[in-house]
Amino acid sequence: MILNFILLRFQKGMRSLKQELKIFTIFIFIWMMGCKGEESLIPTYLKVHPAKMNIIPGTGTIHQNIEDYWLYVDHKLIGVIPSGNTIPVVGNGEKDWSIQPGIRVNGLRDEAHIYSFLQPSSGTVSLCECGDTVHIYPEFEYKPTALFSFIEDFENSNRFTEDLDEYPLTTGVTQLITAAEGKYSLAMNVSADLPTNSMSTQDFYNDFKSDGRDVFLEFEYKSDFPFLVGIQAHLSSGNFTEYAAGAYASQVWKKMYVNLTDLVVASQSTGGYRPVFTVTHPGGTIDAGNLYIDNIKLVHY
Ligand SMILES: [Ca+2]
Ligand SMILES: [Ca+2]
Repeated sequence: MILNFILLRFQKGMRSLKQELKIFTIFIFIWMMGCKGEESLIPTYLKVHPAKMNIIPGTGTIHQNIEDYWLYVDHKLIGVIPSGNTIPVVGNGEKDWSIQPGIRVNGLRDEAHIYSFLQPSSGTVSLCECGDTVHIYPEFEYKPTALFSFIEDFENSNRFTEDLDEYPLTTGVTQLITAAEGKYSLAMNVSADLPTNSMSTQDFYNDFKSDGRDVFLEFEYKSDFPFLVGIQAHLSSGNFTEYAAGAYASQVWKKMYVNLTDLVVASQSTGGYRPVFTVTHPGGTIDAGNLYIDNIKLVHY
C-alpha cells in the first residue's frame, strides 16, 4: 500500500517534472527568441559634439547660441538633443545624417525651433548594430540665401542713434567698458530720474517683403534691467512701435534671436522697419545701470 502510494507520488512527480520541463523548454525558447530579437536592436551610439561655426565673409560674428541639435538619420528625426550628448540609433549600414541647429526663439524655453538661416550640417555614418560610438562634429554657417539689412558690431560705427523716448539724456553710446566681441558695445543708460531709454536705428529698412518670410533680429546683450525688443513700422499715418520679445537682466553676455516675422506681416509697411530696444529703470533707490548690446543683425530672406 505504502509502496503503491510512493510509486503513485513518484509517477505524479514524474508527470509534473515532465510538465515543468516542458514549460521550462518553452520559456527557454521564448527567451532565446527574445534574445535573437534584442540582438538586432543593438544600436550604434552617435555622440554629437559642440558645433563649429564657419566664418563666412559679410555675415558678422560667428557667435551663436545653438541649444538643440535636431538629428536626422536616413531622413528621419532621431532626436532633439543638447550638444555633447550621445543618442542610440537602430539600423545597419551606411546612412545619411543631418543636424539642424535649434534655437530658443524670443528667449523662451518653450519656443524651441530650427533656425532657418543656418545651413544644416550633414554627412554619412556607418551603423553597425554593435554598440559602437560614432563621433559627429557638426559645422554650421549662414545659408547663401540669408540676407542682412545691417550688421552692427559698434567697433567703428553706431547706427542706433534714434532716440524714441521722452528723455534726451538717455541715449545709446559706444564704450569700452564691456563688449560681447571686439572692444566696443552699445550702452543704453537708465536711472531712477531718467527711467526710460528707447533707441532705434536712424534708417528704416525695406529690403525685405512683408509676405511671411522669416525676419529675425539677432543680438548679444548684458543688462542691469529687463528690456523689450521690437520694431517700428514706418506707415503713412506715422511710425508705430510694437514689441516682439522681452528679456530679463543678465550679468553675463547672452545671445538672443527675436522673430519679427509676424509683426512685419501684420503692419504691411511699405516705408520699412527698424528695430527698437527699450530698457526701463524700476525706480526707487535702485542704482542707475545700462543695457549693453553688441553684434546686432537684422536677417531675412
Ligand atoms: Ca563689438
Ligand atoms: Ca532717450
